[in-house]
Amino acid sequence: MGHVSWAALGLGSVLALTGALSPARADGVVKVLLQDASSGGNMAGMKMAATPDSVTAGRVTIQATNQSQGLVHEVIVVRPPANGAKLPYDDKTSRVIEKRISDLGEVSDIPPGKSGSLTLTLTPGNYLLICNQPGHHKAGMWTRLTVTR
Ligand SMILES: [Cu+2]
Repeated sequence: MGHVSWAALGLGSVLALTGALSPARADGVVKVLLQDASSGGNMAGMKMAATPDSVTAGRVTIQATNQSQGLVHEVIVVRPPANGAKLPYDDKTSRVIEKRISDLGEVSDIPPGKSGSLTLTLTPGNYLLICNQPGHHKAGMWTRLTVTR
């Protein structure tokens, strides 16, 4: 048993040292608020706000909070189409066509008053955060996220 304890201790020291020597870059955290008219204040439509709206490349955690009192919202991380094109949209369902977009991950279907999170590894570039509940994207429930080097 004594040998096992020493072995465990030695391994722990090696791991601690490795951690100290690896490049120290903190994970980015982006807080996303999802709001609509039921959220209070003078909100008229629907809104998504990301703070900060720019993070360094690497691991990025999206912490989404649905501040609505009655509606389900969500956050989908999307690469914008090339050449400034609009996201493909289906007028019948009032939704962005998810199978035709570059969907990198999502915190889907967040109930009113609840939160959810997602961690992604993002490369430098421009991203969109959208809510794709029916009608929400068109109502303005999206925002931009910039990832820098
Ligand atoms: Cu929404």
